[in-house]
Amino acid sequence: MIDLSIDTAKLHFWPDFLTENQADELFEELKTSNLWRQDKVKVFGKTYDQPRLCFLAADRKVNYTYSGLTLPAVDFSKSLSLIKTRIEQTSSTRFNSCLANLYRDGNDSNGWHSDDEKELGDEPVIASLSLGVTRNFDLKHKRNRLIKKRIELTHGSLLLMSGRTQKDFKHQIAKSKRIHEPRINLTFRYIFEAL
Ligand SMILES: O=C(O)CCC(=O)C(=O)O
Repeated sequence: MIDLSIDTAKLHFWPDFLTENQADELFEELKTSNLWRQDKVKVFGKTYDQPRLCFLAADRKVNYTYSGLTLPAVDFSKSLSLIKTRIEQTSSTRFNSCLANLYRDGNDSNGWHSDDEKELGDEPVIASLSLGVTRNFDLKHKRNRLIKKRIELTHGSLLLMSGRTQKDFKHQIAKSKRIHEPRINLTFRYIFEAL
């Protein structure tokens, strides 16, 4: 495990959380699943397609609302449930949901935001597993533009965000013209409203 913490953002990184084979297998299974949906996002009252596909898996039928839109949840598959258990053991944290993102190529992205919805609690622990092509994960402090960090999220790696990461920082996956392959990201969260 590598401690990548910066300022008040607690960041722990496992570059080889999954073996190459485990990561390949999970990536193929998820990529070819029929769960992916093109969701919309509301910005200043106008609705747009999100620049990526996603789905939400949860322990129970919870709904997760963000950017003014609600994602219905599907049950955890066997493989996602196994991965969740492994991540829970590594992080000593319980998770009851997983937001999956599919970035089809470098045109897909995830704009600057914090995972600070109230149902995630005050200082959420979020575990982020990456599969597929390496993408840059950028973090910037909300008030001090000199405090920033870039982490390369590689195939099979796990990033754990905790402490004040969501309170004091924003993160993004920027578009990149050089990237032509897909990437899948699984972010495991605990949604309090679910119980
Ligand atoms: O794709 C990633 O690594 C980040 C995903 C993310 O920021 C999110 O789902 O909130």
